[in-house]
Amino acid sequence: MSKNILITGGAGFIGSHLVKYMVKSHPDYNIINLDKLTYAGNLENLKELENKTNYTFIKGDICNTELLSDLFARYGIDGVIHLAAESHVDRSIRDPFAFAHTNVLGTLSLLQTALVFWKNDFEGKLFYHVSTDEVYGSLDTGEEPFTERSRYEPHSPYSASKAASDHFVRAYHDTYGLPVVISNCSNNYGSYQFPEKLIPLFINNIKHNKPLPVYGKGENVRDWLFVEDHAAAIDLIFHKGTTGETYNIGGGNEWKNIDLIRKLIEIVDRELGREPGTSDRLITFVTDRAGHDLRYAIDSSRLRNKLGWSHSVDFDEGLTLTVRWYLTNPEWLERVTSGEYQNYYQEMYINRK
Ligand code: NAD
Ligand code: TDX
Repeated sequence: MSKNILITGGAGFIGSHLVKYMVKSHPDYNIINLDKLTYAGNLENLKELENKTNYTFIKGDICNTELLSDLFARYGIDGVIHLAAESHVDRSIRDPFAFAHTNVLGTLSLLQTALVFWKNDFEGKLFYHVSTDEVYGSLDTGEEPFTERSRYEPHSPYSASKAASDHFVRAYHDTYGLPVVISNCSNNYGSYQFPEKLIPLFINNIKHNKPLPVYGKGENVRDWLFVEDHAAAIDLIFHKGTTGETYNIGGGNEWKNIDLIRKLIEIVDRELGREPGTSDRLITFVTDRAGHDLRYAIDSSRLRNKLGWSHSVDFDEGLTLTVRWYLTNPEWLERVTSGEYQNYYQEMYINRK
C-alpha cells in the first residue's frame, strides 16, 4: 500500500542513510525529507536521489508549525519518522537552549501537527520517534545492559532533551491515543557522519597526522552499531512494531574508547600503507568531557525476539568499510571541514528554480 512518509533530519548522518534505504526499498512510497540544513545537514549525502520521483526535499524547521501543517495537508502525510535533532553532546554542554528548542519544542510541534491532522482517523497512521540509549544514563562496569524498562536518568543537556522528547511522545500516545513507536539506539558509525563525532574525527586526524584528543583516560565504553543496520531496524519497526511500544537497538558490541582508537589507528595505518604503530604517538589524553557517561550497553532482545531483527555487519568489517569510505572520499571530508558543503543547497535547489 502506498504511503506518504515525512522523514525529518534526513540530510544528517543516520537520516540520509534511512532516506536512501526507504526510497530504494519502497518505490511505492512518497518520501518527504524535511531538514533545516543546520551545520549537520548536508544534501551531498543524498546526491544519488536527485532524480528519484518518489523523493522530495523540503528545507525547513520542525519548530515551524505553519510549515508542518502545510506539508501534512499538501502531501497527505500518514507516517512520520522523526530524526531531526541537535545530536552532539559537546555542543549541548556549550549551548543547551538550542537542544531544548529543536529536540523538545520541535518534537512537540510535530506531535501536535500529527494529532490535529490524524485525530479523526488514526487507522494506518504512525509517528515513529528515533531516540538514543543516552536517555538511560550511565552503566557501571559489570551492570546489565539497558532494557526498555530501564529508568530514565539522562546526564547531559543532549540526553536530557532527548529524554524530554521521548516523554512527550509517550504522553501523546497515553493522553490522546496518537499511534506512536519509539526506538532507543546505541552509537552509530559509518559513512557520511559529521567529523565532530569520535570515529570520523579520528580517521581524519590520523590521516593528517593531527593529535587524537582522548577525553579523560579513554576508559568510557560505547556499544557501536553500523548505521545501515540501524536503518534496517527502523524500517522493520515502522512496519511491524506494536503501537505504543519502545524498542532498544544495539550492536551488542561494547568497546572501551582507547581500545577502539587503537583499532582505528591500526586500520588507518594499514590502509594508508604505513608501518604498524606509526600513528600511536598521536594519542593525546585531554581534559574529560563534563558529566561524561562511563558506559552505554543495549539489550536489544525485544527487537530480536519479537520482530526477528539482527545486525548484519560485524565490527571488523564495518569499521574497515567506514575507514575506506572516508579515505576514498576526501572531497566530502574537505568540503565538510571547510564549510563549502553549505553552498550545495544554494547551487542545487535555489539556482535551478
Ligand atoms: P545529525 O546531527 O547527523 O543530523 C541531524 C539532522 O537534523 C541534520 O540534517 C540537521 O540539519 C537536522 N536538523 C537539526 N535541527 C533541525 C530542525 N530544527 N528542523 C529540521 N531539521 C533539523 O544526527 P544523527 O547522528 O544522524 O542522529 C539522528 C537522530 O538519531 C537524532 O535524533 C539522534 O538523537 C538519534 N540518534 C543518534 C545516534 C548516533 O550515534 N548518531 C544514536 C542513537 C540515536
Ligand atoms: O574528540 C573526542 N574524544 C573522545 O574521547 C570525541 C568527539 C569523543 N570522545 C569520546 C566521548 C565518548 O565517550 O568518544 C566517545 C564517543 O563520543 P561521540 O562520538 O561524541 O558520541 P557520544 O557522546 O557517545 O554520543 C553519540 O551516541 C549516541 C551520538 O553523538 C549521539 O547523537 C547518540 O545519541
